Amino acid sequence: MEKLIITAALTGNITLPTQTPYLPLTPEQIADEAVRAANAGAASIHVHGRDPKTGRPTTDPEVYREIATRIKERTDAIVCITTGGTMYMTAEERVRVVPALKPEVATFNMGSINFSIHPITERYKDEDYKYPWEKEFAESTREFIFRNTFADIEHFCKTMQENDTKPEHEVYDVGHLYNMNYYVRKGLIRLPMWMQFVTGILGGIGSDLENIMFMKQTADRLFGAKNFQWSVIGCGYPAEFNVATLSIMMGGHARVGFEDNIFIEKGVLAKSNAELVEKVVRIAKELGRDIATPDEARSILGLKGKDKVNY
Ligand code: KMH
Ligand code: ZN
Repeated sequence: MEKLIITAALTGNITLPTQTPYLPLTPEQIADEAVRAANAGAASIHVHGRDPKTGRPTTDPEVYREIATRIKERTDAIVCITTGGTMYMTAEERVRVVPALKPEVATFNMGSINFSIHPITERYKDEDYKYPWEKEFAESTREFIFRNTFADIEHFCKTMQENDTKPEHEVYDVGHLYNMNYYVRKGLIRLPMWMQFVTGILGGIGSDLENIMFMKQTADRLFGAKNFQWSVIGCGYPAEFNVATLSIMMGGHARVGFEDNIFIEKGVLAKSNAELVEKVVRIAKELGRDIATPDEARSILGLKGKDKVNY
């Protein structure tokens, strides 16, 4: 088995500041969390930007530039920039960060799904929210279709290839593997691939362990096991650690972080993303799996290197 690549997804675009006081919001806080997570064993940092004043998700490339620059100055970790965007953006707007920063890795979402966090609003009273935008933001996802049409996918393929950015293919359901297969056959998606099975989003596949096994078997059948590296994102607690443990045993990689889960134990908030990384490191050590450094992860994934980015 390859060494384990741990990704830390520090803040995301679906976790509300009201849910945890430890969510990093400003570029400085996000970079501080990146350093902690990297020191704990994360080889890759998945970056979303937030408006520093309101904590609301943003895709302003300049916010991303500041975050990525601060992380680059202080760690060797790979920076994987989101192209998931926010619900008000077109595919063109979401991917504009790739030509702007030319990152080593960027996310590439492999199909359209309903994507909702509206059940969060059942947990809070109006006066509980930390910021005025949060309730309406969560509530509006009842109507949200996370749009990744075939035309969008073709635009993402082209943009990532032009900028030598490795796609991190996010797979929210088995059908997304067949979307990928279509573009592998057409030569628009190149092998070897880097993919993540995302479970537990309301609108996508659930976190049952059988689903991970089925997605891995399907990917093996379509692409051949040697033609991809894979990781898992289990949304919520304990899904994050359950699917990570299975992946560690099966030779896959793992992502943790406040974007996906805010708990270190049942009902106990993690105080830093680093605590979540440390827990996965402990599980991996118990199971005899070594942890990849950033440079080892670069070599496993075939990345262009930290010196070839535009920030
Ligand atoms: N929020 C995660 C479920 C992206 O940023 O493009 C998936 C994600 C996708 O991280
Ligand atoms: Zn993300």
